[in-house]
Amino acid sequence: NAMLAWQRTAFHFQPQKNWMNDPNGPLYYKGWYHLFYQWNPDGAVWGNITWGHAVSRDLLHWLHLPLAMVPDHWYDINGVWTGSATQLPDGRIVMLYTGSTEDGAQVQLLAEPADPSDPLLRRWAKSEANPVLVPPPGIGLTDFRDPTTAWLNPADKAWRITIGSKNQEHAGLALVYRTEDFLHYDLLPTLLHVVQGTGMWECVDFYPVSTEPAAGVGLDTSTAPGAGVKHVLKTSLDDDRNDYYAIGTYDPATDRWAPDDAAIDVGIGLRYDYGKFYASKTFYDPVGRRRVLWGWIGESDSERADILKGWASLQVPEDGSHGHQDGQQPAPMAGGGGGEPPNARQALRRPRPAARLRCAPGRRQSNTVGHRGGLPGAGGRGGCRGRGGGGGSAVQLQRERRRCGAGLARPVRAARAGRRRPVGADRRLLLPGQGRGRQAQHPLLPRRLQSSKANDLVKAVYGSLVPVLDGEDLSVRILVDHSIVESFAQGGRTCITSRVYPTKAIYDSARVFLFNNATNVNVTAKSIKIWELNSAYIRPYPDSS
Ligand code: DQQ
Repeated sequence: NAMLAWQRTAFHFQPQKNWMNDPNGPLYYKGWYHLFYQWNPDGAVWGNITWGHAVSRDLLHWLHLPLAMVPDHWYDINGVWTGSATQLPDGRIVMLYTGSTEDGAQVQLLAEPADPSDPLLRRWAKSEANPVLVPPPGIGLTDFRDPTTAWLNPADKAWRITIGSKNQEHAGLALVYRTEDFLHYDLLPTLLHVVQGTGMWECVDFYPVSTEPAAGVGLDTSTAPGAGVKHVLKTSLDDDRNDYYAIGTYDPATDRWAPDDAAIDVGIGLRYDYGKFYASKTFYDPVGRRRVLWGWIGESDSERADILKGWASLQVPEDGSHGHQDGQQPAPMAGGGGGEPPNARQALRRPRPAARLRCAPGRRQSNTVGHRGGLPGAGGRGGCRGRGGGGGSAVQLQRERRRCGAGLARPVRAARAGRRRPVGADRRLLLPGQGRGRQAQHPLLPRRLQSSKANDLVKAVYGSLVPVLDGEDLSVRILVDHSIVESFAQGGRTCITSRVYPTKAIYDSARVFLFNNATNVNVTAKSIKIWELNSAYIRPYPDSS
């Protein structure tokens, strides 16, 4: 029906149909960005997992390709699970991934492009040596999955990979293996890291970030630690289905990593996103000299609705390069002294360059939203219909922090019902400005309680704090694309992704509004801009049958 059809997004990556989960093996090769992903060819729920595959020139427009890998050996017959790509200095690509065996055990597998001269890397050859790794003693047969991209250890010039697991005391941990040829591996006696009480670590990611304020670039995975380089460790916690990260120091001599601030260690501290976002994975983009972060955005409607609409899940790429915030005073490393609070966060995620989809100059009517008043913005329906149905909207709001009174500004997407208060309104974003001192903590709270008239949805309230450092303006950017709303505060220092399934605020009824629910003051922003966005081209493979 029309309501379910409207929920398909216009500029997020989606397969043509069926279930998708984790992003797999992202890489750049011969002019193309490759995305592989967990995909069920048989339905809109998890199962029969294969590797879907698509390519793009710009991470915005996509061409679907034939499946890259399917379960066809004893070692992956229960699923071709998550993995990562490594590009070797000689240009070779090795893909390491997890297979669920005929007995349901988890093993690590190696595949390489069958025809490296094909820029589209359409055919993959599984290694004769598979499985290249089986669960080591002390590790559960079903607690051993999702190998990372390999990095070169500068001390002995051999490769390292890490694989997430847990121990019998329910501590999450990351095993480290050393290899020279990707066929033979030695388990190192020490763990990369372990955190009590965090349970199974899925989809571990480990990569360097620059701490140089002016660098503005991401780092290749094998960049050696040293001055100006820190390492991020990320785990996806199976227990609570969120992606946690911490910034710390990697010691190549011991192959251990330690967080800069143990109070905000992996799994107990910061998250990439405080809404719906899981199983993410980064890769180094040598063209953009940036680190790109892919994340799986699941549904929060019912399984029944997914089956009815025939698909489930989106992927979103972000720029995840920055260990500090671009163009602004560098937030010191956590715990790094300088008098800053220990949890001064780094902006690791930044909104995608949706700018290329803008189809009209940013519009704004007024910067002041009166007490209990609203400021109607542009349509969220996508005014540019050149590509068969509009895209979404982007909203950017900037306020000088000093002027943050007790006001609330709430951009929401709502039905055009001719009423002052929206009916069937979507998510809200609350920005109470009550900060004082060097680092104000601004709550970021998109609310879904009123996001839909439907009752078989998860409508939990998401929320987090936005640290705003002295001298910074408060800025929020919101991307709306049909059933997804992404909020980025302070250039990505705090992010919240949420899914919405309105029953009324769809098609021409979708709008963006800013609301001021302050007790008694006007809210004046330095600037409020609203763009309508076009759709991306996401095309089928020409002879897919
Ligand atoms: N999804 C994959 C696993 C991974 C999990 C299976 C995370 O490899 O641990 O589809 O969502």
